Amino acid sequence: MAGGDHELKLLGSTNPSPFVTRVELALALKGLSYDLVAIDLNNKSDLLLASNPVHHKVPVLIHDGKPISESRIILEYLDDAFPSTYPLLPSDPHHRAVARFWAAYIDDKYVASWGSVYVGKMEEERAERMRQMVAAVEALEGLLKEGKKPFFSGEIVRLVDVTLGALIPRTKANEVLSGTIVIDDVRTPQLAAWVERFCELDVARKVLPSVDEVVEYIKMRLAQRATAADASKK
Ligand SMILES: N[C@@H](CCC(=O)N[C@@H](CS)C(=O)NCC(=O)O)C(=O)O
Repeated sequence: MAGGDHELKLLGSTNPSPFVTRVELALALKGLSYDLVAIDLNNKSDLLLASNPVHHKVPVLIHDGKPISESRIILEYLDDAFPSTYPLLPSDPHHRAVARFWAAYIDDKYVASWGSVYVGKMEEERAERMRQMVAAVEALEGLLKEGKKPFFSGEIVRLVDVTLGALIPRTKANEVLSGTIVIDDVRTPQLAAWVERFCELDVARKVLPSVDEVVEYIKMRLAQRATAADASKK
């Protein structure tokens, strides 16, 4: 593996985290070796608090003692810091800008619609979140259709694929828990085929958690929240 002269430490989580998965996918694609430090997010370590003092969230990549937070920023950092490894961003400035736009779209529109699609809150709010999720998925379907390529930026996986690919297990878990399929062969055939293609990649097989694991984790979190809510009423 590359990166031998550098020390890379990835602060991850004891539970599946799609944001940590993004960085693991990128490191695997780039062939960079690293130490994974699995943090219990219910009992955050001093290392995490000191490394990400603003958000206290994982992932944090620590490169030769210097921390970098936020998954999409870490992906771009890896391209900058290890320019001779597998590139996530294309070289053309316009293509780079377009890739960054869609990577941000995935977080701003798709991930943002996840909260409360299957729990709590009002029925109307859940329905609205689901509408937002379907709209985001349809926009991504349109992008693939327009590109007419196996992956978002062409023949091989790059920034947008890694950004979205890491979300596949959580997407499927959301479908299981909400009872609503958002990516299917009929409504979003390009995206459904992209999901299959992405999951067949060696790096995806190596890094993506199973859907069952994610479903169990979400159920556990929901149960913890329900217990906390009950306790606060007493
Ligand atoms: N925008 C951040 C999101 C990171 C994030 O939400 N991480 C979660 C784990 S999936 C976390 O650390 N949660 C702990 C907390 O919110 O206290 C990124 O892309 O890295």
